[in-house]
Amino acid sequence: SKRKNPNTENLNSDFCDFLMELANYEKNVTRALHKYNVYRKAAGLLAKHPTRIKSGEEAKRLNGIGDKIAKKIDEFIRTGQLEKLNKIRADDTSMAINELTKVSGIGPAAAANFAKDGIKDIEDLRKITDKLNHHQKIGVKHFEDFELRIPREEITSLRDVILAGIQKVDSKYTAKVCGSYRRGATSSGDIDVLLTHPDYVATDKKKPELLKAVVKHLTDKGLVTDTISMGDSKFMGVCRLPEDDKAIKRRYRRFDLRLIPHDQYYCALLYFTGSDMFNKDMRGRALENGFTLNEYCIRPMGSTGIPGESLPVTSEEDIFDYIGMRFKKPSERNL
Ligand code: DCP
Ligand code: MG
Ligand code: MN
Repeated sequence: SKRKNPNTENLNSDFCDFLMELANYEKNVTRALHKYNVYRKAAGLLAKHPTRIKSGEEAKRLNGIGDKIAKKIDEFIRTGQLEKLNKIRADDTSMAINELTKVSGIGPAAAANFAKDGIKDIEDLRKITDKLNHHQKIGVKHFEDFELRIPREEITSLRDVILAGIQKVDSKYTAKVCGSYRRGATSSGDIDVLLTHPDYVATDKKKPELLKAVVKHLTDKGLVTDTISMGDSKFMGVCRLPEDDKAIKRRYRRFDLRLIPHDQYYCALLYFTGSDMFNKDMRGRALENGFTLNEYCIRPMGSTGIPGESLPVTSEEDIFDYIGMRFKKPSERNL
Protein backbone atom coordinates (compact mmCIF):
# COMPACT_ATOMS: atom_id res chain seq x y z
CA SER A 1 0.00 0.00 0.00
CA LYS A 2 1.00 3.59 -0.43
CA ARG A 3 0.08 4.59 3.09
CA LYS A 4 2.94 5.98 5.07
CA ASN A 5 4.18 3.77 7.84
CA PRO A 6 4.47 6.06 10.87
CA ASN A 7 7.21 3.82 12.23
CA THR A 8 9.52 4.05 9.22
CA GLU A 9 12.84 5.61 9.94
CA ASN A 10 13.26 9.36 9.76
CA LEU A 11 15.77 9.92 6.96
CA ASN A 12 16.18 13.57 7.93
CA SER A 13 16.71 13.17 11.65
CA ASP A 14 19.95 15.20 11.74
CA PHE A 15 18.10 18.19 10.24
CA CYS A 16 15.25 17.66 12.70
CA ASP A 17 17.70 17.62 15.61
CA PHE A 18 19.23 20.99 14.75
CA LEU A 19 15.83 22.51 13.99
CA MET A 20 14.50 21.36 17.39
CA GLU A 21 17.59 22.73 19.13
CA LEU A 22 16.90 26.08 17.46
CA ALA A 23 13.20 25.80 18.32
CA ASN A 24 13.94 25.29 22.01
CA TYR A 25 16.37 28.20 21.97
CA GLU A 26 13.66 30.49 20.57
CA LYS A 27 11.09 29.24 23.07
CA ASN A 28 13.22 29.33 26.21
CA VAL A 29 15.88 31.96 25.63
CA THR A 30 14.62 34.59 23.17
CA ARG A 31 10.96 33.80 23.89
CA ALA A 32 10.11 34.22 20.21
CA LEU A 33 7.20 31.80 20.15
CA HIS A 34 6.50 32.40 16.49
CA LYS A 35 10.02 31.30 15.55
CA TYR A 36 9.69 28.34 17.91
CA ASN A 37 6.61 27.21 15.99
CA VAL A 38 8.22 27.79 12.59
CA TYR A 39 11.23 25.59 13.48
CA ARG A 40 9.01 22.95 15.07
CA LYS A 41 6.76 22.81 12.03
CA ALA A 42 9.76 22.45 9.72
CA ALA A 43 11.19 19.64 11.87
CA GLY A 44 7.83 17.86 11.79
CA LEU A 45 7.63 18.14 7.99
CA LEU A 46 11.15 16.79 7.49
CA ALA A 47 10.58 13.96 9.99
CA LYS A 48 7.60 12.75 7.96
CA HIS A 49 9.32 13.20 4.58
CA PRO A 50 9.80 9.77 2.98
CA THR A 51 13.14 10.56 1.31
CA ARG A 52 16.41 12.16 2.34
CA ILE A 53 16.38 15.91 1.59
CA LYS A 54 19.39 16.80 -0.55
CA SER A 55 19.28 20.61 -0.60
CA GLY A 56 17.62 23.66 0.89
CA GLU A 57 15.98 24.17 -2.49
CA GLU A 58 14.32 20.76 -2.26
CA ALA A 59 13.21 21.42 1.34
CA LYS A 60 11.64 24.72 0.29
CA ARG A 61 9.20 22.85 -1.90
CA LEU A 62 7.55 21.60 1.31
CA ASN A 63 4.81 23.94 2.45
CA GLY A 64 6.13 25.42 5.71
CA ILE A 65 9.85 25.69 4.92
CA GLY A 66 11.05 29.09 3.77
CA ASP A 67 14.27 30.79 2.72
CA LYS A 68 15.91 31.03 6.12
CA ILE A 69 15.51 27.37 7.01
CA ALA A 70 16.53 26.34 3.47
CA LYS A 71 19.79 28.28 3.93
CA LYS A 72 20.44 26.51 7.23
CA ILE A 73 19.87 23.14 5.61
CA ASP A 74 22.41 24.05 2.90
CA GLU A 75 24.92 25.21 5.52
CA PHE A 76 24.44 22.01 7.48
CA ILE A 77 24.86 19.84 4.36
CA ARG A 78 27.99 21.80 3.38
CA THR A 79 29.73 22.02 6.77
CA GLY A 80 28.05 19.47 9.05
CA GLN A 81 27.26 22.23 11.56
CA LEU A 82 25.52 25.58 12.03
CA GLU A 83 27.28 28.81 12.95
CA LYS A 84 24.16 30.00 14.82
CA LEU A 85 24.04 26.88 16.98
CA ASN A 86 27.77 27.02 17.70
CA LYS A 87 27.28 30.53 19.06
CA ILE A 88 24.29 29.53 21.16
CA ARG A 89 26.16 26.56 22.61
CA ALA A 90 29.11 28.78 23.48
CA ASP A 91 26.91 31.19 25.43
CA ASP A 92 26.77 30.23 29.12
CA THR A 93 23.63 32.22 29.89
CA SER A 94 21.69 30.67 27.00
CA MET A 95 22.79 27.21 28.04
CA ALA A 96 21.88 27.83 31.68
CA ILE A 97 18.40 29.11 30.73
CA ASN A 98 17.85 26.11 28.50
CA GLU A 99 18.92 23.72 31.27
CA LEU A 100 16.80 25.40 33.97
CA THR A 101 13.61 25.36 31.86
CA LYS A 102 13.76 21.55 31.98
CA VAL A 103 12.50 21.81 35.56
CA SER A 104 8.71 21.64 35.96
CA GLY A 105 7.62 25.04 37.27
CA ILE A 106 10.53 26.97 35.76
CA GLY A 107 9.51 28.83 32.62
CA PRO A 108 11.70 31.05 30.45
CA ALA A 109 11.30 34.13 32.67
CA ALA A 110 12.14 32.36 35.94
CA ALA A 111 15.04 30.58 34.22
CA ALA A 112 16.45 33.92 33.03
CA ASN A 113 16.23 35.27 36.59
CA PHE A 114 18.03 32.30 38.10
CA ALA A 115 20.68 32.41 35.34
CA LYS A 116 21.26 36.08 36.11
CA ASP A 117 22.12 35.02 39.69
CA GLY A 118 24.67 32.54 38.39
CA ILE A 119 22.48 29.45 38.80
CA LYS A 120 23.14 27.16 35.87
CA ASP A 121 21.74 23.69 36.52
CA ILE A 122 19.70 21.36 38.72
CA GLU A 123 22.64 20.92 41.08
CA ASP A 124 22.73 24.68 41.73
CA LEU A 125 18.94 24.74 42.23
CA ARG A 126 19.21 22.05 44.90
CA LYS A 127 21.40 24.43 46.93
CA ILE A 128 18.77 27.20 46.94
CA THR A 129 15.49 25.32 47.46
CA ASP A 130 14.35 28.06 49.86
CA LYS A 131 14.21 30.42 46.85
CA LEU A 132 11.91 28.10 44.90
CA ASN A 133 8.12 28.26 44.83
CA HIS A 134 5.97 25.21 45.62
CA HIS A 135 5.77 23.99 42.02
CA GLN A 136 9.51 24.44 41.46
CA LYS A 137 10.33 22.55 44.67
CA ILE A 138 8.34 19.58 43.36
CA GLY A 139 10.00 19.94 39.94
CA VAL A 140 13.43 19.81 41.57
CA LYS A 141 12.48 16.97 43.93
CA HIS A 142 11.34 14.76 41.04
CA PHE A 143 13.65 16.17 38.35
CA GLU A 144 15.18 12.83 37.32
CA ASP A 145 11.83 11.02 37.08
CA PHE A 146 10.13 13.93 35.27
CA GLU A 147 12.86 13.91 32.62
CA LEU A 148 11.88 10.36 31.66
CA ARG A 149 9.16 9.54 29.17
CA ILE A 150 6.27 7.46 30.51
CA PRO A 151 5.90 4.14 28.66
CA ARG A 152 2.41 3.54 27.29
CA GLU A 153 1.96 0.33 29.35
CA GLU A 154 2.58 2.28 32.54
CA ILE A 155 -0.03 4.90 31.61
CA THR A 156 -2.46 2.07 30.93
CA SER A 157 -1.83 0.69 34.44
CA LEU A 158 -2.15 4.15 35.99
CA ARG A 159 -5.34 4.70 33.98
CA ASP A 160 -6.89 1.51 35.38
CA VAL A 161 -6.22 2.66 38.95
CA ILE A 162 -7.41 6.24 38.25
CA LEU A 163 -10.63 5.22 36.49
CA ALA A 164 -11.49 2.60 39.13
CA GLY A 165 -10.95 5.21 41.86
CA ILE A 166 -13.15 7.74 40.08
CA GLN A 167 -15.96 5.17 39.68
CA LYS A 168 -15.71 4.42 43.38
CA VAL A 169 -16.27 8.08 44.29
CA ASP A 170 -19.34 8.32 42.03
CA SER A 171 -20.28 5.95 39.22
CA LYS A 172 -21.81 8.85 37.25
CA TYR A 173 -18.39 10.34 36.41
CA THR A 174 -16.88 9.79 32.97
CA ALA A 175 -13.12 10.11 32.64
CA LYS A 176 -10.64 9.66 29.83
CA VAL A 177 -6.89 9.81 29.37
CA CYS A 178 -6.21 12.32 26.56
CA GLY A 179 -2.98 13.93 25.34
CA SER A 180 -0.41 11.93 23.43
CA TYR A 181 -1.62 8.68 25.05
CA ARG A 182 -5.00 8.96 23.32
CA ARG A 183 -3.18 9.62 20.04
CA GLY A 184 -1.55 6.22 20.45
CA ALA A 185 1.94 7.40 21.46
CA THR A 186 4.25 4.64 22.69
CA SER A 187 5.43 7.03 25.43
CA SER A 188 4.21 10.34 26.85
CA GLY A 189 5.56 13.31 28.76
CA ASP A 190 2.75 13.37 31.32
CA ILE A 191 -0.74 12.01 32.01
CA ASP A 192 -3.70 14.17 30.99
CA VAL A 193 -7.10 13.11 32.29
CA LEU A 194 -10.48 14.72 31.60
CA LEU A 195 -13.28 14.27 34.08
CA THR A 196 -16.96 15.12 33.60
CA HIS A 197 -20.17 14.59 35.51
CA PRO A 198 -23.79 14.86 34.27
CA ASP A 199 -24.75 17.08 37.24
CA TYR A 200 -22.36 19.81 36.12
CA VAL A 201 -23.00 21.96 33.02
CA ALA A 202 -21.42 25.20 31.87
CA THR A 203 -24.25 27.45 33.08
CA ASP A 204 -23.99 26.04 36.65
CA LYS A 205 -21.98 27.66 39.37
CA LYS A 206 -18.56 25.94 39.49
CA LYS A 207 -18.50 22.66 41.36
CA PRO A 208 -14.94 22.28 42.65
CA GLU A 209 -16.09 19.57 45.07
CA LEU A 210 -16.56 17.24 42.08
CA LEU A 211 -12.83 17.57 41.38
CA LYS A 212 -11.67 17.65 44.99
CA ALA A 213 -13.51 14.45 45.94
CA VAL A 214 -11.67 12.57 43.19
CA VAL A 215 -8.25 14.00 44.07
CA LYS A 216 -8.81 13.22 47.76
CA HIS A 217 -9.71 9.63 46.96
CA LEU A 218 -6.71 9.17 44.64
CA THR A 219 -4.43 10.70 47.30
CA ASP A 220 -5.84 8.39 50.00
CA LYS A 221 -5.26 5.45 47.64
CA GLY A 222 -1.59 6.45 47.34
CA LEU A 223 -1.79 7.25 43.62
CA VAL A 224 -1.54 11.02 43.93
CA THR A 225 1.67 11.88 45.82
CA ASP A 226 1.95 15.67 45.44
CA THR A 227 -0.36 18.56 44.58
CA ILE A 228 1.27 21.27 42.50
CA SER A 229 -1.93 23.29 42.26
CA MET A 230 -5.61 22.72 42.88
CA GLY A 231 -8.13 24.99 41.23
CA ASP A 232 -11.91 24.80 40.82
CA SER A 233 -11.59 22.80 37.63
CA LYS A 234 -7.92 21.94 37.26
CA PHE A 235 -5.64 19.80 39.37
CA MET A 236 -1.92 19.66 38.59
CA GLY A 237 0.11 17.17 40.50
CA VAL A 238 2.19 14.05 40.71
CA CYS A 239 1.17 10.40 40.73
CA ARG A 240 2.72 6.98 40.79
CA LEU A 241 1.51 3.40 40.79
CA PRO A 242 0.38 2.61 44.35
CA GLU A 243 1.92 -0.87 44.20
CA ASP A 244 4.46 -2.70 42.13
CA ASP A 245 2.73 -3.64 38.94
CA LYS A 246 4.17 -6.61 37.08
CA ALA A 247 7.51 -5.49 35.66
CA ILE A 248 6.88 -1.74 35.93
CA LYS A 249 9.23 0.21 38.17
CA ARG A 250 7.30 2.81 40.15
CA ARG A 251 8.25 6.35 39.24
CA TYR A 252 6.84 9.80 39.94
CA ARG A 253 4.87 11.14 36.97
CA ARG A 254 3.28 14.48 36.14
CA PHE A 255 -0.51 14.15 36.29
CA ASP A 256 -3.09 16.73 35.16
CA LEU A 257 -6.79 16.26 35.89
CA ARG A 258 -9.45 18.63 34.56
CA LEU A 259 -13.13 18.80 35.44
CA ILE A 260 -15.16 19.72 32.36
CA PRO A 261 -18.83 20.80 32.28
CA HIS A 262 -20.87 18.03 30.70
CA ASP A 263 -21.96 20.13 27.70
CA GLN A 264 -18.38 21.18 26.92
CA TYR A 265 -16.90 17.72 27.18
CA TYR A 266 -16.32 16.97 23.48
CA CYS A 267 -14.69 20.30 22.67
CA ALA A 268 -12.42 19.73 25.67
CA LEU A 269 -11.76 16.13 24.60
CA LEU A 270 -10.77 17.32 21.12
CA TYR A 271 -8.55 20.08 22.51
CA PHE A 272 -6.78 18.00 25.16
CA THR A 273 -6.17 15.15 22.74
CA GLY A 274 -4.12 17.51 20.55
CA SER A 275 -1.58 17.56 19.24
CA ASP A 276 -1.09 21.28 19.85
CA MET A 277 -0.07 21.67 16.19
CA PHE A 278 -3.17 19.75 15.10
CA ASN A 279 -5.29 22.07 17.26
CA LYS A 280 -3.74 25.14 15.64
CA ASP A 281 -4.43 23.69 12.23
CA MET A 282 -8.02 22.77 13.05
CA ARG A 283 -8.75 26.17 14.63
CA GLY A 284 -7.49 27.76 11.40
CA ARG A 285 -9.71 25.50 9.29
CA ALA A 286 -12.67 26.31 11.52
CA LEU A 287 -12.10 30.05 11.00
CA GLU A 288 -11.82 29.61 7.22
CA ASN A 289 -15.22 27.96 7.34
CA GLY A 290 -16.86 30.58 9.52
CA PHE A 291 -16.52 29.02 12.97
CA THR A 292 -14.54 29.80 16.06
CA LEU A 293 -13.33 26.77 17.96
CA ASN A 294 -11.71 26.55 21.39
CA GLU A 295 -11.41 24.10 24.28
CA TYR A 296 -14.92 25.03 25.47
CA CYS A 297 -17.15 25.30 22.44
CA ILE A 298 -17.65 25.86 18.73
CA ARG A 299 -19.54 28.97 17.61
CA PRO A 300 -20.54 30.32 14.20
CA MET A 301 -18.87 33.60 13.22
CA GLY A 302 -21.44 36.17 12.23
CA SER A 303 -20.73 38.55 9.33
CA THR A 304 -19.92 41.16 12.01
CA GLY A 305 -17.09 39.00 13.31
CA ILE A 306 -18.90 38.45 16.58
CA PRO A 307 -19.31 34.78 17.54
CA GLY A 308 -22.86 33.49 17.92
CA GLU A 309 -24.22 31.00 20.45
CA SER A 310 -22.36 27.74 21.15
CA LEU A 311 -23.49 24.95 18.87
CA PRO A 312 -24.73 21.67 20.36
CA VAL A 313 -22.01 19.02 20.34
CA THR A 314 -22.54 15.39 21.33
CA SER A 315 -19.41 13.83 19.87
CA GLU A 316 -16.03 14.78 18.40
CA GLU A 317 -17.48 13.89 14.99
CA ASP A 318 -20.03 16.72 15.37
CA ILE A 319 -17.20 19.26 15.55
CA PHE A 320 -15.51 17.96 12.39
CA ASP A 321 -18.93 17.95 10.67
CA TYR A 322 -19.67 21.59 11.51
CA ILE A 323 -16.43 22.78 9.91
CA GLY A 324 -16.66 20.41 6.96
CA MET A 325 -13.58 18.38 7.82
CA ARG A 326 -13.30 14.63 7.42
CA PHE A 327 -13.22 13.03 10.87
CA LYS A 328 -9.72 12.26 12.05
CA LYS A 329 -9.13 9.50 14.58
CA PRO A 330 -6.86 10.49 17.47
CA SER A 331 -4.02 8.49 15.89
CA GLU A 332 -4.32 10.75 12.82
CA ARG A 333 -3.83 13.91 14.88
CA ASN A 334 -0.07 13.60 15.39
CA LEU A 335 0.81 16.74 13.42
N1 DCP B 1 -2.48 21.83 24.16
C1 DCP B 1 -2.59 22.79 23.16
N2 DCP B 1 -1.77 23.88 23.15
C2 DCP B 1 -0.83 24.03 24.10
C3 DCP B 1 -0.69 23.07 25.12
C4 DCP B 1 -1.54 21.97 25.12
O1 DCP B 1 -3.44 22.65 22.28
N3 DCP B 1 -0.02 25.09 24.08
C5 DCP B 1 -3.37 20.65 24.14
C6 DCP B 1 -2.91 19.68 23.07
C7 DCP B 1 -2.12 18.67 23.84
C8 DCP B 1 -2.88 18.61 25.15
O2 DCP B 1 -3.31 19.96 25.37
O3 DCP B 1 -2.09 17.42 23.17
C9 DCP B 1 -2.07 18.10 26.30
O4 DCP B 1 -0.90 18.89 26.46
P1 DCP B 1 0.51 18.22 26.74
O5 DCP B 1 1.48 19.33 26.91
O6 DCP B 1 0.41 17.24 27.85
O7 DCP B 1 0.88 17.51 25.34
P2 DCP B 1 0.76 16.01 24.84
O8 DCP B 1 0.00 15.16 25.79
O9 DCP B 1 0.26 16.08 23.45
O10 DCP B 1 2.27 15.51 24.76
P3 DCP B 1 3.19 14.92 25.94
O11 DCP B 1 3.38 13.47 25.64
O12 DCP B 1 4.46 15.68 25.80
O13 DCP B 1 2.51 15.17 27.24
MG1 MG C 1 0.52 15.09 27.80
MN1 MN D 1 -0.34 17.70 30.18
